[in-house]
Amino acid sequence: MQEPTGELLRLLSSDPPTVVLTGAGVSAESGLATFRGPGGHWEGRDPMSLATPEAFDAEPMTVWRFYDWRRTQAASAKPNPAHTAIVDLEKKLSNLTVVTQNVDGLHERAGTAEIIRLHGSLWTLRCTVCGAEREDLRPALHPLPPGCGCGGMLRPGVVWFGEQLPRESMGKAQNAVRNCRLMLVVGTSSLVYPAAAMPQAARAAGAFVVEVNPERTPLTPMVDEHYDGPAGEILPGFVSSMA
Ligand code: BJW
Ligand code: ZN
Repeated sequence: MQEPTGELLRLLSSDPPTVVLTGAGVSAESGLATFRGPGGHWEGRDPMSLATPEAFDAEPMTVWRFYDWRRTQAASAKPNPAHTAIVDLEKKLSNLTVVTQNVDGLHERAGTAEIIRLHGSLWTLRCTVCGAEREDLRPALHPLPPGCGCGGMLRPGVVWFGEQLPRESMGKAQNAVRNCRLMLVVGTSSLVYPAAAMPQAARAAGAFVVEVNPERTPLTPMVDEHYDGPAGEILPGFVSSMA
């Protein structure tokens, strides 16, 4: 466990408006593969080639089988100490907003009270014809592809490349980003926009930006502090420093 030092330690004790922006690395210690790390491929396919509307149009069954696998993996995974530490931070700070790119639902299962989901959820299905949305928590869906009452095909309620992010989530996230004094950027490669632009926007608005990642990313040179290690080891140290 690495305790924070210097400015971060001082800031945490001053109860700053805080945004925690998370990516797939937060769930890595729960056994879920990241997108761009080892183990991310499914049946030899790069997940990035499947997370597009074009792939779904061309091969809906293949894309659905991929998401069925993702749902099954996520359902059997458990929140890890990184998710729990974020819940603890939410309890200790009076104004903390969790903004996630993750679709696995592990923040929610850990107990995060309020979450802004930028890229949707594995557990929401949306009709490609009438647009109706519904929650479905079954890990494996039968039959595939699932159908809507209107006769249309359902699709995963996630945001694919080239698609707009949910307007309400974006609005809430941008508001929190503009108004925070501390941003923790945890477990994201900072390659996918518009999420990747949020830390820079926060910093431009005067926030102290901290990155937690065992690897360097394009964001690393721009942050105030980089904590080099797994989120499940670093974040509990942030919590314990506030005891
Ligand atoms: C650990 C760890 C441990 C490991 N502890 N860390 C501006 C410039 C250029 C391009 C664009 C732009 N604006 C928009 C675009 C286009 C595009 C984009 O960003 N392209 C880039 C790739 C260049 N963006 C979009 O299309 C977005 N839509 C949009 O902007 O609409 C308007 C528009 C459209 C078209 C043109 C212009 C504007 C939509 C993006 C949707 C992303 N969707 C996905 C799939 C979601 C569904 C699913 O899950 O299947 O979201 S892609 C995938 O990437 C997923 C993730 O949420 C997202 C980010 O990945 P993440 O979380 O960062 O994971 P990894 O694997 O990349 O990184 C993991 C990190 O964890 C690594 O750094 C590890 O080191 C670290 N780690 N273990 C801490 N234990
Ligand atoms: Zn329908």
